[in-house]
Amino acid sequence: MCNTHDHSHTARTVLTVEQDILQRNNLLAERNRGYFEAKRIQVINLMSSPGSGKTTLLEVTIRRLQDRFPIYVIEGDQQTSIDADRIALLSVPVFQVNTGAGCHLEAGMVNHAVKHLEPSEGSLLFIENVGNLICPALFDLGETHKVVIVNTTEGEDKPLKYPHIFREADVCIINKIDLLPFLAINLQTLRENVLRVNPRLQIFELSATRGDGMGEWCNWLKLKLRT
Ligand SMILES: Nc1nc2c(ncn2[C@@H]2O[C@H](COP(=O)(O)OP(=O)(O)OP(=O)(O)O)[C@@H](O)[C@H]2O)c(=O)[nH]1
Ligand SMILES: [Mg+2]
Repeated sequence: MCNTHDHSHTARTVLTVEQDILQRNNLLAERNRGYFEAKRIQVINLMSSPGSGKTTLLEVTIRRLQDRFPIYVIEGDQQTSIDADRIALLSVPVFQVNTGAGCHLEAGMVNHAVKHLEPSEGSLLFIENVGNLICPALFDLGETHKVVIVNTTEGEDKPLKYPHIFREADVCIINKIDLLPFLAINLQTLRENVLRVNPRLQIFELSATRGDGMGEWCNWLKLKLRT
């Protein structure tokens, strides 16, 4: 038998718990933001579905910029230190956060990682979020920029189906453009869908593996570090 009173009570409890979690997260995110601003640290939160190329993009970006700026990385994954090990090979300080069953990073985890990394004044701090187009959008980390990556193999419709993360981001990277000759995807439609969801998004089209578009992306980062 369905008891409507119990149901509404449960729904209210779930809603309250969710609000508490988000509120606590937002407070910690503001604390992170204040710290990053005081130390002029540019913090780039990379978000995408699994396998879109976050770590590959990081590796290539680090190789291009590490002689010019101090770079630090926080790696978020449910399990393993595979991505952190890849970054460590480049001799960049990296801290792996394993979220277990969690599907996103939270401001408190970033706070903890930053205490270990101690990023220097004027540095660039990359956060690779857990591969997922849904949950990372809900959690402010105190970052300077949210970058959403969508790759050409994912289809033109992803911005329309997962709009929240595209609305929260200020940069969108369309990765794996080297694969375009082998795919049925229409790049122009993907671009239009990205901008339909968020007309303010700055779009970079690139291939992290072949290097197309990497110059524009790295110039944007350099500009951010100078301002
Ligand atoms: N063809 C092509 N492959 C790419 C490109 N960028 C990344 N890849 C490949 O895509 C696969 C996944 O790349 P990763 O960088 O590990 O992706 P990720 O987003 O970090 O994955 P998770 O951390 O598991 O979410 C690897 O086999 C990469 O070599 C690209 O621009 N073109
Ligand atoms: Mg990765």
